[in-house]
Amino acid sequence: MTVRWDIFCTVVDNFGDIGVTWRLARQLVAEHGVAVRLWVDDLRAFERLCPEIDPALSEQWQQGVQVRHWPKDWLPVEAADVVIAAFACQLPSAYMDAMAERQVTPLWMNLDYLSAEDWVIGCHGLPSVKYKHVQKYFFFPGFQEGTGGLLREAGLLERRRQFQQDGAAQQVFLRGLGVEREPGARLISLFAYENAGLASWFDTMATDTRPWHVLVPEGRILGDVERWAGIDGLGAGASYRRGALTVQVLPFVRQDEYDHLLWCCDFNAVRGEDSFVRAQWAGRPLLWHIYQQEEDVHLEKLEAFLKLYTEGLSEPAEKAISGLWRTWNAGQDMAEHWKAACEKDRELAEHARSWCLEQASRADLATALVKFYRNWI
Ligand code: TRH
Repeated sequence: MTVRWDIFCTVVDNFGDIGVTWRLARQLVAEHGVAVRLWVDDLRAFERLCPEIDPALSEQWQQGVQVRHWPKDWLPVEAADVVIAAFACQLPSAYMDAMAERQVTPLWMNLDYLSAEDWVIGCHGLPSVKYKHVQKYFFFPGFQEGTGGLLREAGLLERRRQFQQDGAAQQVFLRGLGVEREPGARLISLFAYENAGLASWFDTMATDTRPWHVLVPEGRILGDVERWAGIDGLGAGASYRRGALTVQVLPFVRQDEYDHLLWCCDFNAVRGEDSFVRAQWAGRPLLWHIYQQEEDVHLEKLEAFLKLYTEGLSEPAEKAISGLWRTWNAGQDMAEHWKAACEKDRELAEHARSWCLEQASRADLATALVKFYRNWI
C-alpha cells in the first residue's frame, strides 16, 4: 500500500519555506513512490517558483504532488501516515485530532531550519512534544554525519556536470534570459536581501581590469542596485554598464531554471536556505547572505558554517572567503575582501568542487526522512 505523507508549509516571508517543501514533496513522489499532499497557505508565493500553480484552486496536482491550499477555516481531512510540519509551523487543531484518532498512529516530524551548528547533531531525531499519544520528532537538515543531510535529487550532480560541460546548452539557456556573455567576462548571479555593502562591491568590479557580468533576478536587492546605478525602476531585461561591470536584471525564473542559472555562473551570491544549498550543488564559489534573526542568532550560524566550509583551505583563501562573507552580512565595504578572494579564485573554485562532492557523499534529506520512517515503524 502506498504510504501517504502530508507536508504542511506556512509561507512566513520570502520563498525559502515553499522552496524547500516543494522540492521535498516532488522528490518524495518521484524517487520514493509515496503519495504526497502539500498544504500551503500562500499559493501566490508558490506560483513564482512554479508558474503552473493556479492560486485560485483549493486542490490541484503538480508533478505528481497533490497541492492543497491550507485555508484559514480548516475542513476536516484524514491524517496521513507521515506528517511533516515544516519549520515549526502549527498544524490545524482539527488535523492534530485526526492524527490522534487514527487507528495507526502517524509519524509526526518537524522539519527544522538548516544550520551547521554542532548542537544539531545531538538534537536530530530526538522526540519533541506530544499531542495526546502522538509523538513529534525533530528532524534537522545539516552538513555533517548525524544530521538529516541536504535536499539533493537523484542524478543532480550528473545533470549539472553535463550542463557545465556543454557550452552551447549554457548559451541557449542564457540567451533565453536575454543574456549575451561578453567573451572573457566572469559571470555572477546575485540573489540577496537589501545590502549596504553592494555599492562597494560593484565599484570594485567596475574598476577591475577584467570584465564582470552580474545577473540579478528581480527581488529585494534591486533597490541597492538602482541606487548604485542612479536609475529608478530597473526591471527585468534592464542592463547597466559602468567600467568593467555590466549589471543585468533578470526575471525571477522557475525553480528548476534557477539551478541552471547557478550552474552557468562562475560565482553565486545566494541567501536564505534553499538557494544557499543549490549554490553548493553548483560546485562553484559562493557568497551567502544569511537570513537575519533576532539578537543576531544568525551570525552564530554563519560562523558555524564558515568553520566547516573553510576546512582545508590555505590561510589566505580562508581569510579571503571568511572576510568576504562576514563583510557582506554586515553590509560593509567589500573591496578588500573581494580583491583577496579574486586572488585566490582558483583555489576557491577547486574547494567548491570538493566541498560539493563531500556533501554529496552523504544520504540526501528525502532518503534520510524515508529511512527515519522505516526505522520508526
Ligand atoms: O527566499 P529566501 O530568502 O527564503 C528565506 C529562507 O528560507 C529563510 O531561512 C527563511 O527563514 C525565510 O525564507 C522565511 O531564500 P531561499 O531559501 O534561498 O529561497 C529562495 C527560493 O526561490 C529557492 O527555492 C530558489 C527560488 N528561486 C527561484 O525559483 N527563482 C529565482 O529566480 C530565484 C532567484 C530563486
